[in-house]
Amino acid sequence: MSPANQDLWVSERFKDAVETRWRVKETLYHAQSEFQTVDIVDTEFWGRMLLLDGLVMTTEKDEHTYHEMITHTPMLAHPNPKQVLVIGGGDGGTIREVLKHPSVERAVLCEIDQLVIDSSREFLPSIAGALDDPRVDIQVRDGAAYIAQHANTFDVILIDSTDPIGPGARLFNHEFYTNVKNALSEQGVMAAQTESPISQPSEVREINTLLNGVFPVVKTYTNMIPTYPGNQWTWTFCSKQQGPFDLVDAKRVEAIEKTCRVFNRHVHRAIFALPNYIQEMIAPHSFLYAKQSEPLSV
Ligand code: SPD
Repeated sequence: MSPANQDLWVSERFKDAVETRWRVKETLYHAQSEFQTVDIVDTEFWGRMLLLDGLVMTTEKDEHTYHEMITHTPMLAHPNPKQVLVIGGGDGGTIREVLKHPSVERAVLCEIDQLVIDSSREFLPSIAGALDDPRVDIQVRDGAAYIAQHANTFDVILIDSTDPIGPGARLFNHEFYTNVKNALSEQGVMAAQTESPISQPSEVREINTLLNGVFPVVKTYTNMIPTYPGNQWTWTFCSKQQGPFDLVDAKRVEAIEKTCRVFNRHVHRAIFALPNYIQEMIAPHSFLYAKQSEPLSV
């Protein structure tokens, strides 16, 4: 992040090739935690913005897309999600969306960095406010260690991580996702943020290969996050048995869409319609077969 106080701009540099800048009205918070730098700035266009190690995590204006996408598809794929785990996500936005589902009895937030939780509570109340709900159990711990100790516990697990660098790197490997699978109940499902097909195509491909090596069902979906590098983002749904729509209850979808800014029954389906270049990126062998064999329906 550039020194926002001096020139009133904050920027994120990507691969030393692209730099995106946003005008800052005010720097609200800056700290160095044990794990990363934590900044919250008030920007002219996107409202308040949380950055970790200089990378944009969320903004008041576009956070809804990210948090609704990572949450509602997996939550609706489970017939009765009661026990939910969010790994990362210390800003609280994913927990806020999880708690919209009335079946939830306990939502565990496992975030490694107390400062992310504290600063979000203070400066991002519209995102972090749900952390005070009595159903929320906050564990300030390493998510990789936590998941290894909780076999067969959760109906839904959401991996709301940073990028696969810094503290988030330990959440992108075979052992971690094997432990996630083991931590799921029988009909359990999980979703993870899985990077940008525009700016990080090799990461998208590698994570997809990793997930396919662990879960029987792996489905990638996309939407736009304008403040992330590449703008187009992916999340990946995984389960041991059901697909994202196999057990969906239309009444639950109807109730959830009323509470959302982005998610609705049509978006729910449309996000799984992958452009050819993403299909090719994540399934180069099946892509050609699918193109030739699936009937056209318009
Ligand atoms: N490049 C940014 C990826 C950040 C993903 N996590 C965002 C956390 C929002 N709750």
